[in-house]
Amino acid sequence: MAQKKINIAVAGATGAVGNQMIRCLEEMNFPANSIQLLASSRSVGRQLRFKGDLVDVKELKENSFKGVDIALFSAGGGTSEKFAPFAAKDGCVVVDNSSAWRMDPQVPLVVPEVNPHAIAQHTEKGIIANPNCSTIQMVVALNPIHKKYGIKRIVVSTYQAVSGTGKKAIDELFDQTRAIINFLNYETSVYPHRIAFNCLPHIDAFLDNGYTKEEMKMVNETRKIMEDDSIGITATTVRVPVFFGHCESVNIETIESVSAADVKMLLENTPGVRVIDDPKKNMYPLAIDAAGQDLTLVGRIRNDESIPNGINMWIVADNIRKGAATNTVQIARILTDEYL
Ligand code: NAP
Ligand code: 3JN
Repeated sequence: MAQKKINIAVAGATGAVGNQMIRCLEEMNFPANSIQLLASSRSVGRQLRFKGDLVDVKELKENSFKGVDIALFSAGGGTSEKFAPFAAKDGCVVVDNSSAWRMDPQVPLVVPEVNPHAIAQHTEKGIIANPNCSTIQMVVALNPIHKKYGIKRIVVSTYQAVSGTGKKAIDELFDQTRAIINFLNYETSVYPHRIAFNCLPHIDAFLDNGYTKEEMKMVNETRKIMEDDSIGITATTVRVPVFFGHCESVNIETIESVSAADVKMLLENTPGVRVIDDPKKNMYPLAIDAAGQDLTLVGRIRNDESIPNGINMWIVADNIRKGAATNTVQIARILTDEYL
């Protein structure tokens, strides 16, 4: 059968995630018939490269989606909230990277390694949500353990790269680092405190319960994707002076008895996961190893000796690729191959 050809749009094409989406469409040889690159009015006049051709960036408008089959959105929650319904009305399926639609019961929240079947629900609103980057890498590693042994509780602390905040934050870490090592004054504008040579236990806005929105995204999204509201989850999310690659220290308590060796063997046979775990040779996942590739790296797998069924591990992935762009393009590919 001839390969379907898809008219695709990228909304937020000039951003850190949008740019990586374009690269992923190229790398994954996505069957694109045409591509629309959309951003704010500020970017009109710019051109971006797709498969060797220069493509004009156009302003995102309500009528941008006529004749478009799939639109990949990464232009912020407010933009998705406003424009995704216009796209859906024109028969285009939106795969949205923002938090705007993630917890909507009529919108599937998808990690292809975990719940690809949920994509079928796209017909309800014409929107599929891509989870938060910190959630994605955690569920890729934890879902097989949950399926086999049952997870009762998750305690996670994250170490998140500045690229998660976008292109201005990447520039801020670079500029502050250069200023400080040259004994110059530096500016702080993206984060409330200096990020260079520092760690900030604060990602997204604080809520009344004392947690941040990022922390509660991890709690709520994990339960939705793993289809189990009974899992106890608590998160602390921390911004660290790393450019690319989110790291997570994860402690789980299982229902069935499990050992570190069992978990290691299971994860060694899990698609999308690479186990790097040889501490005697100083081998464990690093942000710099995760950056630029699509696997979720897991190491430091060990028994939690403080409880009967506890396991500790360290989970690392490229937040802009598997945490955002790659996951979105993988969803778009399944949508194309199985539903359109
Ligand atoms: P970024 O580098 O700041 O880029 C923002 C993009 O959105 C730019 O292309 C910008 O266009 C566009 N944009 C902003 N306001 C717009 C408007 N009113 N109309 C049309 N386009 C508009 O940010 P980023 O890191 O790529 O992140 C973008 C969004 O993706 C985030 O807000 C978030 O919702 C989502 N995201 C998700 C994850 C995840 O965990 N899955 C991770 C990171 C980001 P201009 O260049 O013209 O301003
Ligand atoms: O900070 C990170 O590392 C991930 C950031 C994600 C993000 C940034 C701005 C707005 C999101 C998200 O995906 O949850 C949003 C948002 O859409 O709420």
